Amino acid sequence: MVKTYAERAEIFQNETARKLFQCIERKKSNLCVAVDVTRKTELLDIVDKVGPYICLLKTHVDVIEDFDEDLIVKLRALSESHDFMIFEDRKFADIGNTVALQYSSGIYKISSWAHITNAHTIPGEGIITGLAQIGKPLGRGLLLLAEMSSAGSLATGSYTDATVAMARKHKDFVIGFIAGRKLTGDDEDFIVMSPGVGLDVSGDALGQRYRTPEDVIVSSGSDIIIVGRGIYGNGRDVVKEAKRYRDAGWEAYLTRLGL
Ligand code: 5FU
Repeated sequence: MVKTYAERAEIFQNETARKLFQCIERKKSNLCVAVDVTRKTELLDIVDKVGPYICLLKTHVDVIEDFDEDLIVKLRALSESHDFMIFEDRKFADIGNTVALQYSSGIYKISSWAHITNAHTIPGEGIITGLAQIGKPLGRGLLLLAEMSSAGSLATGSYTDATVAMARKHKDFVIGFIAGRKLTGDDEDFIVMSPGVGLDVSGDALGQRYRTPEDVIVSSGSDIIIVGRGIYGNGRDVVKEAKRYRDAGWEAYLTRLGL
């Protein structure tokens, strides 16, 4: 039988994973919004509008042109007031020693504010142990990129399988995957977050491919939909679209539960 988010919240060893599932259940939202804009004020404005409807905000902090410490202070305040968590989509991809520095240091100090980040597995297991050195003492969670939504992605087949095997060895820190579908059985618990979700178009000009929330959650067993331009792109009504995707994601979840 398919477990509810609330039931699954109890299973995780990792504190961030537990809190995320509790937040999803509390807000009845499995929507993560990806806000890829380049100005601080625009980012904060969108986040303030979508905040009530999301469980998770996904950032690419390195695209912000006027980044400063104040942005992090304000994002953290919005995460508290609107009750959502923050996922920096950094896609680390280097040796353990380097990623530990990239995660903790530099301009962005990602580990100090992002509850969740992610990593490619191409360098091997050292990338997980390197990031864990920094993230575990802070109670952070890591997602592994097991698949990608873009056309022609090489993250398939045995690469995806090896990524799942790596995750199983680090369940206290690795909380799940970026993937288009559920990758493990119901007896073990990993969160699957799926990017490339849209209701109106099937792709963009640069290889992105979109699927509907229903396809991703009901047919493929994913847990969280990640939606970007479908919500904030092209002069859209951000609040209206956030509600629309939140509702579509939640209905798909109820369908999956058989309710
Ligand atoms: F890992 C991935 C992936 O496989 N596909 C993605 O699209 C990450 N993404 C991110 O999700 C990407 O970097 C964007 O930040 C976001 C999708 O944005 P969109 O505007 O909904 O296409």
